[in-house]
Amino acid sequence: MSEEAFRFSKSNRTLIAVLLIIPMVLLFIGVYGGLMQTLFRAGIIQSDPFVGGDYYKGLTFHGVLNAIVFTTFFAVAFANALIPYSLKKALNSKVAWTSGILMLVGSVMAAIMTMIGEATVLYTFYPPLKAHPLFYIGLTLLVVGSWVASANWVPMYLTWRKENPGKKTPMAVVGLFTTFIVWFIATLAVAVEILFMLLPWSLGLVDEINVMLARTLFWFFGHPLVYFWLLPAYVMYYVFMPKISGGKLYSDMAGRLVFMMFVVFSIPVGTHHQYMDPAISSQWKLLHGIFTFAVALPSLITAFTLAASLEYSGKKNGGKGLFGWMWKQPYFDKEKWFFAYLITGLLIFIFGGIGGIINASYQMNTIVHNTAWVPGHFHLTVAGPVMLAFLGGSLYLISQFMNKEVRLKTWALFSPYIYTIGLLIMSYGLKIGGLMGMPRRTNTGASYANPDSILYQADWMVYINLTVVGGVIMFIGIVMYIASFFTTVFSKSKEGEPVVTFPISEPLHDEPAPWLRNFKPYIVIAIILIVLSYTPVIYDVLQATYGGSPPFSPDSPVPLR
Ligand code: HAS
Repeated sequence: MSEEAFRFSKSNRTLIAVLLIIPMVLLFIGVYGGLMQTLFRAGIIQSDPFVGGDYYKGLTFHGVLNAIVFTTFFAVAFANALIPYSLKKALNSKVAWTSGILMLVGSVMAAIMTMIGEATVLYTFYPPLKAHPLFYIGLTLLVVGSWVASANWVPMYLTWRKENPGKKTPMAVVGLFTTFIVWFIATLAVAVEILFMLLPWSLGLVDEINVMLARTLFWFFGHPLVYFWLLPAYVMYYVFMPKISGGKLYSDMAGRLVFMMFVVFSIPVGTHHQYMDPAISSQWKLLHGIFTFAVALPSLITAFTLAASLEYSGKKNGGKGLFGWMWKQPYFDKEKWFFAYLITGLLIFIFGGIGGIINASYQMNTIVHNTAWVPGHFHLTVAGPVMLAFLGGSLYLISQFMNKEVRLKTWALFSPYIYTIGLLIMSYGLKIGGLMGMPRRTNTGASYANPDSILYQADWMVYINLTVVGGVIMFIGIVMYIASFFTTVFSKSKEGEPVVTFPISEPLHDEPAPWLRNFKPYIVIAIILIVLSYTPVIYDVLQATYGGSPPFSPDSPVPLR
């Protein structure tokens, strides 16, 4: 699956390897935290050697390391690799290292604060749960580091544009720019939340915090965050997958349209996480609900475009009839192990996407909100397509940038299938349990999983046990992956000059229409929609709330001061 080769400087290759290896270690700790979650909730363990008996500390670890740290590092490393590769331009090492160091320092600070129990606030860090100021500063540095990284890509692109007038921007660059445009706009809100609300409150400079306003700013950031996770996976689906499967991308234009739609619709939707919150009037919730259905459209277009691309390659590989193409994909081709990470993620996303659309429907949300259904949904999205694509991408990048052959290839090939089986079992348990009322974010070891508790619900037990079975299988899949990743890292380098190649797909149809060649109109429309949808929401919140809350910790029903 090799393509045109490109040479990165040694310093940049080292940086990209560091940006992949350190979060991989943190991810493994986070994944271990995930396994502990299933065991805690089922009442199988009351304490684990790493976090002790503090369920919420473990949950914070699991969420922050997997969903925030690992994903941000991967997105930056991936963009540092693929943008210069696609534009054939060198990265400015100083900028790239400054960004990397800020991200590393920030993540380590946040991780230490969590580990010593000073930031048991879960990955949403909702007040009135309060963390140590260093936790918030750490997260800020992580975000600022990711902003600094883009100071490399924008000038690089502008130079390329000048040198290549009229040439279409490579799809990889369009997808990665979309990722970081969404990220940049979204993180402005969380920056306001942290710098002007959480940090002064946590430092004791102010006594109380407006909980509703903080939640609203968080979800302004929190929903586009999920597309910041998803979009690098989409880049891999559109740019790499058709080529790896032996075909072409069915429609170049559909891919570009999808990315532009994400610029427009990713942000004005956050209130769908707050359907059940007071203080926001129902008409604005409805508006965000309508935009939420709009943001599902690019994924539906993706489903058809990718299926058509796979149908093309499958038929080219000899597939006959209506469905024969499905059996002509390189599912178990050891040399094309990367395909396994992409196809399993896509299959999982069919279920994750359907669940998302159910959540977005107001009435159905009343049934599933704050139940285990919601983690069921997000494991089928962020822990499915996103995680699998990022794992496959990390292994591919590390082998390229360290100039190594992938080791334990059979393990690397089967890991995503095993993980997928576990994930489907676990999510099924969470979703059905959720429909029966099993709450999320509850240390059930001490409540309904305990037959002596008045909350004990025998009906749920079978589903809790399914989450344990699924969680253990997922963990086995990840251990196989980690073994392959680190054996590759510590293996001997290949002979010869290190060069980097990516499998870049050719389009089968369509030149991009002129109206899909420029981000500016889409960014303007996005800003208009954000202003229209968020001004009344913020107004409502400010009108309906007065006073604020002192800080709390999950261990204590009384305020911390
Ligand atoms: Fe979501 C809650 C709605 C997508 C993540 N979501 C969450 C939370 C997370 C999350 C983390 O409206 C919990 C937050 C918390 O802690 O409270 N979500 C949606 C909708 C979509 C959606 C409408 N979510 C995602 C993605 C995520 C993610 C992506 C992470 C990456 N979500 C919600 C709502 C809530 C929510 C409510 C609040 C719930 C509550 O009450 O708390 C859509 O974007 C989904 C569209 C997707 C599709 C699927 C397309 C299918 C594809 C695969 C095709 C397969 C092929 C293979 C081609 C329409 C592309 C064929 C090959 C063969 C061989 C057959």
